[in-house]
Amino acid sequence: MSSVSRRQLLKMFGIGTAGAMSMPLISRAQTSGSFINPLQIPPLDSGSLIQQEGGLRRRHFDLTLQKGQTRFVLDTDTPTLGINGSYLGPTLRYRRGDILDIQVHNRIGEESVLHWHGLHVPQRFDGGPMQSIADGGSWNPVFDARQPAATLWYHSHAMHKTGPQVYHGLAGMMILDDDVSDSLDLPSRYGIDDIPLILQDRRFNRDGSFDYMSRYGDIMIGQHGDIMVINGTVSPFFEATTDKIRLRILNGSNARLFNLAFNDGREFLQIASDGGLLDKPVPLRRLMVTPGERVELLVDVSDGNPVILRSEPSENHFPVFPGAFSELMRAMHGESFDVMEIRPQSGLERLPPVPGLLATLPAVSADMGIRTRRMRLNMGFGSRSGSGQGPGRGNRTGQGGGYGGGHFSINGRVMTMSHINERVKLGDTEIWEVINDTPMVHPFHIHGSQFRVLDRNGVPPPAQETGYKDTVHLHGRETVRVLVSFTDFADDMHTYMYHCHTLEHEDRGMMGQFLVTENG
Ligand SMILES: [Cu+2]
Repeated sequence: MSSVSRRQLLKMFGIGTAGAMSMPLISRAQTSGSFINPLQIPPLDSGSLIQQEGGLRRRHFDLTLQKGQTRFVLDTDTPTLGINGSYLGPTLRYRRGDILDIQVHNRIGEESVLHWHGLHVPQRFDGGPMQSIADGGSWNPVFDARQPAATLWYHSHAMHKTGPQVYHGLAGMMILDDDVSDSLDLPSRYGIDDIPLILQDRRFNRDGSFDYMSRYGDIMIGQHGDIMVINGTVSPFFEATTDKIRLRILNGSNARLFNLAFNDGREFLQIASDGGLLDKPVPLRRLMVTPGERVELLVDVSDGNPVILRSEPSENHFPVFPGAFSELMRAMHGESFDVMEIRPQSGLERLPPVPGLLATLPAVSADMGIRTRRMRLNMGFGSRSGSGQGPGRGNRTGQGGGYGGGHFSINGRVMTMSHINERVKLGDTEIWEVINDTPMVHPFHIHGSQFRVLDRNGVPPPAQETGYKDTVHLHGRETVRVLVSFTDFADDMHTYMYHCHTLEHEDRGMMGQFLVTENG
């Protein structure tokens, strides 16, 4: 793990060596223009492949959740969590049709579990909180890959502990290939022209440890950091050797949204969303990616000029009202900061032109939904926003009153393991109408299926939201309708989750669970 020295860090942030080591705002931290660490690429793990009769391929993966020490920014080590390593995990690569046989061992000293985010898998192998693995225990999900090529990911989904466990490193990327993705001339050499980017923001204590949940705003707006960490690398640069590169971007932050753009305003192409390839490349200059979402971008660097990927201020959807919540949220939307620098090398290899057509996506319309299920996202207000069953009905949790002072829910209910929120009939296609009853952004994630966005506030989605999605963001007071089908897997006992992917909201109850059964 490469790192910058304490002296370099202080210089980067313009902080004198005297006095307290207080960390600056991300906007200050990242405008210094110093990109000093080569981008780390997570190790690729394609499992051990066993060819079986009938051409079946079985891939065995061995994943150990473990404690570690990771050197990010100081001459001190940060206590972290990782999968087969000290921080984050390997990129798991496999093909459609493969049978995945994954041994997950938990050695982190508390319960945990891995959720396969975006994967269409049976409930009991989904890795929700129900599949909790005790410390020292193991879990062996086995499922087949029956969905299109996509950039997916895996992360801790431990009940009430997803936020801290992911923050400390329990996450990794997955790359699923298929015949369609193989047939297209897209950059696909891992780490060379096909680059995984796990974007995370972190805040550090003076002793080098991660600072988690130490401030008032951390619960209500979710844990934000002031230092960007990309694949575990602070201030990274990437040396491009090809005239275009594919970026597989995962927003692996707990709560921070990114409004991605290049510093020279250059156009880029989005070729995939959460669940796979779009029907054709979408030219963009800016793209919002909220926690849990993935996008694949193609960037042309044939001009040979270094270019900086950054996050720009986003359109300020947040209302002005008195108090810290509004000020914090509005300030957050106004931040801009650098993510990494791409440095084209001399003698760039020329890659084939970008295909004009990518995947065939079935047309969708609201007529295809046999019913509408409403999901209202709520945050508690005032001193009675406690841990009860609805706004105003609980007591204070001790986490403070006021806006979002400790109560997060969906349809007025805080998630509990013992309550099944929804029951769905196998094979049904439904409209889920997600209504954001709060003033702040929430990324809404449904387990087990990929969905399609029908409309946002009654308006058909922009091109970049027309593909397969498993996580969709809602700005304050927005309503998004998605069309979701529940195919293949029925189970009377085991549920799938749906929740806000701001992990501090999820951990505090903005989550529910649903059964998919033969009879609904
Ligand atoms: Cu949320």
